[in-house]
Amino acid sequence: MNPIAVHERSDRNRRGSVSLIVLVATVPLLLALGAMLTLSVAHHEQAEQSLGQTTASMTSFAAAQDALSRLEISRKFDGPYDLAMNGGTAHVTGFAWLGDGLDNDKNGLIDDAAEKDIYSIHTDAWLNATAAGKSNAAARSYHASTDVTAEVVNFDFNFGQAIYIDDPKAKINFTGGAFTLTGNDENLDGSKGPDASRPAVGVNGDPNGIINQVANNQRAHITGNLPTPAIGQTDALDFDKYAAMLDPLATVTWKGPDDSFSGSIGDYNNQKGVIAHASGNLKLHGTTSGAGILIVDGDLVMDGHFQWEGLLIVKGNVYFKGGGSPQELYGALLLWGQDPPGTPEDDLTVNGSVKVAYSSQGLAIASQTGGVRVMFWREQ
Ligand SMILES: [Ca+2]
Ligand SMILES: [Ca+2]
Ligand SMILES: [Ca+2]
Repeated sequence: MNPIAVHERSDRNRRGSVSLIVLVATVPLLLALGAMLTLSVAHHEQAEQSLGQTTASMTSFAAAQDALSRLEISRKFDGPYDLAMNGGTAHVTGFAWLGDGLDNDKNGLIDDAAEKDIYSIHTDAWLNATAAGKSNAAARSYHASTDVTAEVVNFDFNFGQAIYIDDPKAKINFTGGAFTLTGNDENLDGSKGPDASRPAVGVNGDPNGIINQVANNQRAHITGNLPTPAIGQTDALDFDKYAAMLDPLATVTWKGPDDSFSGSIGDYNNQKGVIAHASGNLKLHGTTSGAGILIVDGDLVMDGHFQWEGLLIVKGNVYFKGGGSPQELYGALLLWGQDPPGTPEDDLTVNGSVKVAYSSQGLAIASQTGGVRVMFWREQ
């Protein structure tokens, strides 16, 4: 045997075994590739399903948000209605707990006071189906729903007077005779309001200390359900109670010890109020109009043209200093007249063309500034 031939055969054999090894190694690779391809298709389908489900869920979520926004604006549920948003379609239904003949909060009482202003909202959202849930055979459809329970927060603002003065020993400072303070309910357009007449000023204690500070020729400018000046005794109100309730809901805030502002607070023309809170003293100057509730922890100075519909709540002193510019408050003013120790100042200054009128319409704007409180939220 030719030793070289042996060598060659042996070499060929080695090459054969190398090929076999390559082939053996390739088969699992091909199998793996096939498995990966199958996995990839399955994964793609899974991703598509996940995307479809996410789209339906997002539509359902957005529709519930939309329903809450509408509830906040109209103060009641005015559906059912359909929506197309976030790539899907949604059907929104809802009802008021009060008046549905059911004990919704299961407290043993049907349609009781605890159910007042509470609404249940349900959204059914679809991808590849109509808002009514009618699907198309050519495309897989996806569904999600959201259930929300929400309370329309309505404050009960009904006061015994147009201006509450907490301290019967308060010093007041009324200048001239261009002002009107009245406890007669006036609408925002100046017409007569529906509520009963009340004192212009209510004092937490004997009112004579305040009455004695009003000059004879000013008395006729302070009207209500009492002989002029219509200043009477009233029950105590608690500043801290209002602060605790309202400050956390404020959407307009001033944080400094002495802030000033000119412009719009809330939407005066459209009678849409906000809650505004100043942590220190606040000076409103120039032309300022506002709607809703303004709560001031220090003094409030109104210097310039001022119009407000709603409620002013002031822990410190209040200065109406319009000069020649008209200043109008339709609603109510509550003031505590508190001063830093050692620096007493007059609790209420009225100087210029000032009108403060009790207004149930103005207070209705203030009572609707609380928005909507979500009590329950579930997505499926
Ligand atoms: Ca009940
Ligand atoms: Ca009910
Ligand atoms: Ca004071």
